[in-house]
Amino acid sequence: MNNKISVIGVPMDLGQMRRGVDMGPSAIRYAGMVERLTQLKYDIEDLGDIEIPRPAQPAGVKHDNLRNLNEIAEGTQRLANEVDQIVGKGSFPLVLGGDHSIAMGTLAGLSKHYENLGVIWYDAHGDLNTADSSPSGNIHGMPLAVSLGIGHEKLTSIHGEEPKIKPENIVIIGARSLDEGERVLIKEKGIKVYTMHEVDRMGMTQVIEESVDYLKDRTDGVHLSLDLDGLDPNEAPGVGTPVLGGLSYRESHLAMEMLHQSGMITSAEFVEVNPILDEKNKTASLAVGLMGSLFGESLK
Ligand code: 4U7
Ligand code: MN
Ligand code: MN
Ligand code: MN
Repeated sequence: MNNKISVIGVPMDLGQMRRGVDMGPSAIRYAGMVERLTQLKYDIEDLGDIEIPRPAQPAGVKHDNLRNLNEIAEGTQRLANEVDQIVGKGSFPLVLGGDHSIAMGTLAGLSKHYENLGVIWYDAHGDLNTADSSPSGNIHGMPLAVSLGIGHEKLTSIHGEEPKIKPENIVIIGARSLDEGERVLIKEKGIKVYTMHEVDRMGMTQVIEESVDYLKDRTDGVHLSLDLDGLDPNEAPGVGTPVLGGLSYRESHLAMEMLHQSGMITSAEFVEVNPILDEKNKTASLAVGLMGSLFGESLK
């Protein structure tokens, strides 16, 4: 794994309705991220936070069922520029959210450097909605579709017109809340999904082994996009869209450890931590623990 890590915070809360997720980057830093990764002998630089535009009043205005469209497009474009530069100088981008709409910017920035970027989407949700299929109009439920080039032109054209990823390079893990339009897209595009049903039946070991095998030959880099609501809300209470029956603490550490051993992860983001909804920074601390495992902390 790359020895140099560049951290970038994205205090974005415009992709959904619960206030507080913009404080995610501070909460994760406060939970000791830099110290944890420095102990693992990484050379880590913290670039601070991206500036996110505040919406003109009244806040939350929807354009074609897309709440805060313009501000989100602008903020994620800024993130795309940063991520592009970080990869360009040979460092590992570690992005802290913020709501999951920021993944549009991360993936757009990364896409300039990879022909076949792989994505592991660790999440209770598919985030494959469009303005037409979305029950909420919240853009944090759309970033994976947008990155495939499906969605509003203002979003699909962030940091370049072309699609940022290909459907066959995606693996979704932990899904247990998929909307009708998302299911149709998953079938139509042949996206690989390990729902909680498969995780329960196969176990996380096999899920990760298969995912690594699947992505290994077809990709030239793999981004981990980890939404903390992929974990069970008992482990990760500080999230805005909790869904019961999620991935456990141990399963998630195992997944991170195995991904570290695979050596294939080239960038990562940890999103949707909402300290206002959290219990004593439990969810941010969990995120930092998972980073530890992803970056090679071991038990012996
Ligand atoms: B997250 C939802 F309807 N699918 O689109 C939607 F269930 O980034 C939730 O994964 C989206 O947290 C959750 O609003 C987005 C809803
Ligand atoms: Mn989610
Ligand atoms: Mn998500
Ligand atoms: Mn969420």
